[in-house]
Amino acid sequence: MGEDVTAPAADARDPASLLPPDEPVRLLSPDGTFHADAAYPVALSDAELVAIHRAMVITRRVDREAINLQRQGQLGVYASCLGQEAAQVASAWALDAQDWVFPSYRELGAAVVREVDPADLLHLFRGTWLSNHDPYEHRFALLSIPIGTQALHATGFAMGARLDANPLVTIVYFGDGGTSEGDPHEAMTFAGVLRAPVVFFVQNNQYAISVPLDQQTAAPTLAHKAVGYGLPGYRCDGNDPLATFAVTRRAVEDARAGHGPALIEALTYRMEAHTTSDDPTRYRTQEELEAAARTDPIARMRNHLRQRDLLDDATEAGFEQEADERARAVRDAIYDAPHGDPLELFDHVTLADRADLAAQREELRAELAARVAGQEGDDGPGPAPGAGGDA
Ligand SMILES: Cc1ncc(C[n+]2csc(CCOP(=O)(O)OP(=O)(O)O)c2C)c(N)n1
Ligand SMILES: [Mg+2]
Repeated sequence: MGEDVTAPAADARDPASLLPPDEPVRLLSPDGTFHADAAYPVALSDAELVAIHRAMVITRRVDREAINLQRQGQLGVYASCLGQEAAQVASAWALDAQDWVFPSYRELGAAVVREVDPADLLHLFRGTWLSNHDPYEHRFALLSIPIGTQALHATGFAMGARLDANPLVTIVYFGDGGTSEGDPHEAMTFAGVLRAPVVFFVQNNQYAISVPLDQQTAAPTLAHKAVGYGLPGYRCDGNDPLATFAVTRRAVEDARAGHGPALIEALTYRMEAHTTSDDPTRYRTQEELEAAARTDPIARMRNHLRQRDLLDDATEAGFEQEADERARAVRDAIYDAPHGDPLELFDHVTLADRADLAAQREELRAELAARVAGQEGDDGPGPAPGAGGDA
């Protein structure tokens, strides 16, 4: 009460203060060597550094399992985060427990940090349910398939928290392609004017399905777009977990202190297909993929921890074993998971009953009943779960 939450940030009109640095922030070179930057301190204990590595290893293994499950017909589609583990894990690590995550469909790494059971999320890709996790328990919203809509949710949620004098911050994940969409544009416009405590975290993985970055935008960098909204723009090497953590932490702390939102562009690379429905050999070369593999975030963190004697063979083997167990648990939970009642589709659309929806519901009910009648006596397998298709 009393504070004018509609006042723009005092320094928001000075474009120079909002411009991203010429070079993306990088603290770890690909061989794992650390280069300190006083502007981006890495406030992490040794134990936390190792825990970030562990979360990345688990993410990668579970991600692989999800692809396997899709190949076996257990998921309709899946969007892999291979190669983006540092961008996701280290940015989510920069949040406090009270903060909220608003993910797109590719944020398994952030979910692992938030201790969301990956199997719960995979129900979306199986088509059994939106997700089985409790967003309030994990402070992790439902995955968003429509590009960028979650930016509005994160901004509105942050504004609401601010009006409640609740010091939480929200982070919203979207992609390079998402920066061309209307919803993030509207979200960043409002967030800038209203100083909502939200961090817009763009994973620039170089592609929006098959569209490469140079066809996505003519902006010098995605971080430069921040200036147009009156937000500070940051750029970091998104395959460097320490840089990603430090940059995100700074933006989160600024937002919590009332200095308003920020836009972070994390430079990374999508090592897998866009989704399991996509064939990336049609638009990118093997050479490009091999070059990107040399910047692998997990190898970089492993090198760093090894250099500092924070990771030995036994610990590493333990993480691999734990990751295998997590993958097995995901498989056990998803494999042949029963499908819900398709008519449930209509249950949460509107608060009040509507005649048109009731008619559609009845049409679907009759269609399903006719199909069951037609299949009576048929011993063959039922239809594959999910209709396939794209995110
Ligand atoms: C509103 C909307 N338009 C189009 C699509 C189809 N679509 C799915 S993913 C995608 C590209 C997204 O690229 P990017 O934002 O870079 O995220 P990434 O998939 O690389 O993580 C598109 C256009 C969609 N899901 N939602
Ligand atoms: Mg992309």
